[in-house]
Amino acid sequence: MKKLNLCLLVGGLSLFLASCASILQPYDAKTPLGEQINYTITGIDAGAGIMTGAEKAIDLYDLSKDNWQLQPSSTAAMTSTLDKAIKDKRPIVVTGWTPHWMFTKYDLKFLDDPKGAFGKAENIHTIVRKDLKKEEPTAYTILDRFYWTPEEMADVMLQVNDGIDPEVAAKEWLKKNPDQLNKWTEGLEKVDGNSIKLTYVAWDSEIASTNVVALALQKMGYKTTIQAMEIQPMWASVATNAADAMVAAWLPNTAGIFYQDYKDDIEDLGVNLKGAKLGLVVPTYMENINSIEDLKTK
Ligand code: PBE
Repeated sequence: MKKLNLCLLVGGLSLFLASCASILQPYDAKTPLGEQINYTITGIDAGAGIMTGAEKAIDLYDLSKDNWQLQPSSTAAMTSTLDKAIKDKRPIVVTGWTPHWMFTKYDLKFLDDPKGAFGKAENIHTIVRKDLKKEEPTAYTILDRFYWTPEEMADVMLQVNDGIDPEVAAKEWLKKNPDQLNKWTEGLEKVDGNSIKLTYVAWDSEIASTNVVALALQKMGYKTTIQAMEIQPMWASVATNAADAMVAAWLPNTAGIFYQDYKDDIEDLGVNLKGAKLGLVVPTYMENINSIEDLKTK
């Protein structure tokens, strides 16, 4: 009797140690992935559209039967967990997207999403309040013309990630890209200190775009303020005329629900960045994990 108890204790302890240790081991292609990471996808803030996509993926790919779960955190916590995992070549699955500096800094890949949990093509749109065209035609035209590439946005994002103040990074980018600034402002009449307020969510991508647009407006004589907020209030601020514009609308999927709610009270000026993408992302050293389907224990 005594012996049996001791065995159970030792057995239990070693199992506990083994499961603890496995979380800190490098990626092992021969062991089911779920077992290695406690069936956990590392997410970001609960309100983000990408979290809805990830929940949809768990559902569509039947991952809940293995008890896969989405761990909410924040973008900063997610990227720091990712950074640590990559340093030790450990397995990890995160909610990831481009444009983002994580794809420049690390070797990452999107998992194929044949069932379209994250939708198909995604772009970023500029949204303005309804009377802006009539009341501030110069600002309206700059916002309407504002368009850049994921690479251009990444230039600014990387600087900010390196610790440079976003406004300084935006200023330097505009200095290095006078053609873009010229395209957005050419032929327009300058104003004399009129105010424009832009709202945004403090995602790295939108910190970059909002600062660049604010400076472009300043070049044409505007006094600009930018204000960071949560996603729903950002949409509401433009719909209720509390803000003039935002350049942070990921559509048609990520912010689709907000677009539906507010479409009658805003003006959509269309795409300012083409070719955004969201999904589940892993480091490339996880060679045999290439599709969301591969998360399933076979
Ligand atoms: N993001 C960045 C946002 C859109 C831009 C992917 C964190 C989201 O998921 O709502």
